[in-house]
Amino acid sequence: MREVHIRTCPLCEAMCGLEVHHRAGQVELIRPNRNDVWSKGYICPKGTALGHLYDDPDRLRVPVIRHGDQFKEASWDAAFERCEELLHGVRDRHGAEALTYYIGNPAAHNHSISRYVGHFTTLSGIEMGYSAGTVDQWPKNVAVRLMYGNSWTFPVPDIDRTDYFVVMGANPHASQGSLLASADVLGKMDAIRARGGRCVVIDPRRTGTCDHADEWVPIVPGTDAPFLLAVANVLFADEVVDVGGLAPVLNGLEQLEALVARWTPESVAATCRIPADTIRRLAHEIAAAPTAAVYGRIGLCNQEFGTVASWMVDVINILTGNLDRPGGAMFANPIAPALATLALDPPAEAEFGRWTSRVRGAPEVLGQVPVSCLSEEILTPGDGQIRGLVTICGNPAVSSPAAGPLQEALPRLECLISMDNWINATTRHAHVILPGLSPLEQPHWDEMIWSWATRSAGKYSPALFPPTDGRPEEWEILIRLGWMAGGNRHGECPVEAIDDGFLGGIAQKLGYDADHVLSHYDSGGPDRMVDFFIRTGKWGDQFGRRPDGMTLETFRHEPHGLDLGPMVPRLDEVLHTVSGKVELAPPYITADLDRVWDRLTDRGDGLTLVSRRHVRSNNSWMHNVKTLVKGKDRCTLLIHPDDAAAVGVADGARAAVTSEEGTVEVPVEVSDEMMTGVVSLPHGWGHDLDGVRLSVAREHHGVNNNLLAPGHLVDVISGNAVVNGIPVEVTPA
Ligand SMILES: Nc1nc2c(c(=O)[nH]1)N[C@H]1C(S)=C(S)[C@@H](COP(=O)(O)OP(=O)(O)OC[C@H]3O[C@@H](n4cnc5c(=O)[nH]c(N)nc54)[C@H](O)[C@@H]3O)O[C@H]1N2
Ligand SMILES: Nc1nc2c(c(=O)[nH]1)N[C@H]1C(S)=C(S)[C@@H](COP(=O)(O)OP(=O)(O)OC[C@H]3O[C@@H](n4cnc5c(=O)[nH]c(N)nc54)[C@H](O)[C@@H]3O)O[C@H]1N2
Ligand code: SF4
Ligand SMILES: [Mo]
Repeated sequence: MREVHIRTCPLCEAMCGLEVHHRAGQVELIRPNRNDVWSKGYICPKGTALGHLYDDPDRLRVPVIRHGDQFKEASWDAAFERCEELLHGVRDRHGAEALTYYIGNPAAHNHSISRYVGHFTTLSGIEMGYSAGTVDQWPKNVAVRLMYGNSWTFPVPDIDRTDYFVVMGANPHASQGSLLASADVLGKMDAIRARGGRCVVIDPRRTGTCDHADEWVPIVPGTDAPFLLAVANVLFADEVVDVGGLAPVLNGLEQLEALVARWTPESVAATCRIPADTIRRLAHEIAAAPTAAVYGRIGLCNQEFGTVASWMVDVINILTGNLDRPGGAMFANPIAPALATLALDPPAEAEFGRWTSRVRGAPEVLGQVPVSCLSEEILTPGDGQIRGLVTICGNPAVSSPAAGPLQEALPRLECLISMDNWINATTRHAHVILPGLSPLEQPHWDEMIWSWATRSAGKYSPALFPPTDGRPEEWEILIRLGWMAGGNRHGECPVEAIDDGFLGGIAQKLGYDADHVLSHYDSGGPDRMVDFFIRTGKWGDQFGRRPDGMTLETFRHEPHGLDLGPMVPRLDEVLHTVSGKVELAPPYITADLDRVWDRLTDRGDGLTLVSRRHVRSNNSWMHNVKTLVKGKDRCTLLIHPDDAAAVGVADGARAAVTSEEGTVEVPVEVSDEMMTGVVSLPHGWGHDLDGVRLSVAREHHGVNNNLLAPGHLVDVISGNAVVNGIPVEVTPA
């Protein structure tokens, strides 16, 4: 008999509700769940592919161990024993500092990994780790850390209520929103316009998002910081700054006014290629709108002045009185707060550069150095050379800048252990691969994503096809690997005691008695953590202190979820700076303004490369689903007709794209959706490498655009990669 299982799609921040129609252990059909309180029937094509991911014959179900150039399936015990041998071998021969890790994007979406990856990093004792964070949102982490005191509390544009929405360097048409969780962002843009509001997209490409906006403003990649500084200049110069009720909690308003004084629209217009009049008009429109929200995402982070640009987004929201008010940029109010967003320690000044990387001397920023350092740390001999790497749901060989040197470095490792479900560009070099469960095999409640969601909602999905073969879930694998990487014996790993110890520790910090909390549970794991954070959250039962409050059980009875309302002003709860105020002009960031100024004139006139996404892709790992890759080639170079004519490439022909880092050959797609001077390639492709076991993706392999991204190009003050705005040359291939 066909049955219907209700669950939430874990693939992106839209968190769409799905109806999974299944029979006898097989998915027959996936449809949108119209009763979902959050997504109300919205989905994208990836959501219907969860059954294909589950069935994918290339997906690993058991661990594999390398024997020469072959992988052989192994028992979990044998795989863990081999991990111990590898990890301890590196520690014994080269010391603990020769081990590191890389954590990838699915960690933010996976029920087990998001809640337990911190157990791995703590237990392993590894001090220098890497993550996709430094090719993603690190500039935002730095900006909000300095402005509000916590690196994970991001203001979210209140698109359900705003009158004026400015989208900079984001393309929800493809991405579905990022650090802005809201199902159907484009539908919400249509609604803004339908109620008389206005949407503006600022992007070097006229993306699909522009079809839902009133205006597309093309901008030269990497010049958003000067643009926003000029907007601020206009707000002050024309005396339309109005911080509203925020005045008592702002520090640095006068410094800011002085700092932006030289940034007139005229001073930046040529660099940004945005007319000064347009800058003035946009500044006045934002100021005059009843409510407005400026939103900047990956195009503003993965660029040369990512931190200044990200900071200025918030500054404009503040100067126009839009921070923390409905219709502006607000802090989400999650039912179960994410651990990283809780201020468990007293406020402290941020410190940067507490240590530097060995080879390049890159300063640490919020505990990390640029991920592009990884290859040189593996390849350069000397004390502290990296010999062992654990990758956790990441594919840095494709997704990291300077992918060429990294692909050269990975096979040199004495120990590469990958927690991953496929054999891809990275994991093909592993000594052991430990697979996790498919989304349909595990429960789900988003940990991080509700912390930037436009509404206080919550949804719990149980596993549909719980694995019957006793395989460990990823939270347990993380504990075991962390334990062994820390120098301990596999056979002695006290999984339960470690799990209890962590939760007990958090409970205590939140003012609960650890034993009292633990006495409520028969077993541990991520479900217990969800329950704990619901209970200790705003609506929770507080372990008996508020008996009619919520627990995870509340949500087990509500498969379509519960919606407890829109965002509410809560700056006072979030602020965690030493001053107790919002720091409008943090010296660490403002010190970078001279560098931005110097670059206004110092720019070449060649082509620059930016990245793009597509709704049917998910970074590097969903090209093995036939229904998602079929149709015309998507890995193409987008180029404006004038530029195509100038360099002599034609639509459909092949072009060579060359940067200082490398060359790739791709089919050309001529389109006036690009502004002149800027070309675009998608990231996440290049699946035709030896040993990659992705049978569908190999047939649609594309090229890896990170072969073009030089590792030294970073936003200096955050260490975040510059994969947007790379100087390139295009020639006929
Ligand atoms: N040029 C360029 N490069 C970019 C970007 C760009 O815009 N342009 N974007 C950057 C951004 S924002 C990000 S986040 C990174 C992404 O880069 P990564 O974080 O490294 O992510 P992916 O490349 O998608 O690799 C995800 C890996 O996780 C595995 N995986 C998927 N689901 C699971 C699971 O449930 N469990 C486990 N254990 N493994 C799983 C997949 O097989 C794959 O190997 O790329 C960055 N790189
Ligand atoms: N379908 C799908 N969804 C995804 C992902 C995916 O790979 N596929 N990845 C997920 C991840 S990990 C992330 S981080 C999010 C990212 O989500 P978004 O931030 O929305 O990312 P993109 O869709 O890449 O859109 C970035 C836009 O920035 C523009 N841009 C490039 N450089 C500049 C610049 O200097 N200035 C300005 N103003 N614009 C610039 C590009 O042209 C592009 O249109 O998406 C997530 N959702
Ligand atoms: S937009 Fe697509 S991938 Fe994202 S949650 Fe919804 S169905 Fe899943
Ligand atoms: Mo990302």
